[in-house]
Amino acid sequence: MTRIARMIAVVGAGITMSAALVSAPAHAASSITITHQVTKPGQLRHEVNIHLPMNQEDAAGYIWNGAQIRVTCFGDDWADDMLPDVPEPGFSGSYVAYKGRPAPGQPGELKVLVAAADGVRLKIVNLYERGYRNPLNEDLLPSDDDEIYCKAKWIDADGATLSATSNTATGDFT
Ligand SMILES: [Ca+2]
Ligand SMILES: [Ca+2]
Ligand SMILES: [Ca+2]
Repeated sequence: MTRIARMIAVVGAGITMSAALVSAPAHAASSITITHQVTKPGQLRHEVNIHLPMNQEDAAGYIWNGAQIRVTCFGDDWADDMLPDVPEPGFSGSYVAYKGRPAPGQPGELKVLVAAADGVRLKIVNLYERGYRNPLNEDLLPSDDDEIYCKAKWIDADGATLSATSNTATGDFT
């Protein structure tokens, strides 16, 4: 794949009426975006940002009702490989699920679903020790840049889903 940003998959929401839940959001979530970047200030800093635009009240309702965002990151190769330890060091399953606890997080909080003024937001930041063996070094030849992208899947309490693929972060991630 190319380093061209794969922007913003906007997937038509499977609209589910959720009249059974008193606090269910008034409007179905309709879009999701995910971006990420890797920077190297001493340690490698991997940051992922996910956003579902909606009003704050609906965002809080979704989170209280048990919505989750599943995140998986991949090395961009002829056969894309899922990266262990990304987006969370120590993780090796098929995705990392982020939720409320069960309350929505406050704006700026990391790794918990936040009910922000502009919708549901999730920010993930992790630091990795630099070096040949760090998980972001997905291509091992020094002459070959690393290319990493992440996918996000929103699943609300009624089972409606939205998915998005991030831009590809490219560089020498050693
Ligand atoms: Ca690669
Ligand atoms: Ca590399
Ligand atoms: Ca490469």
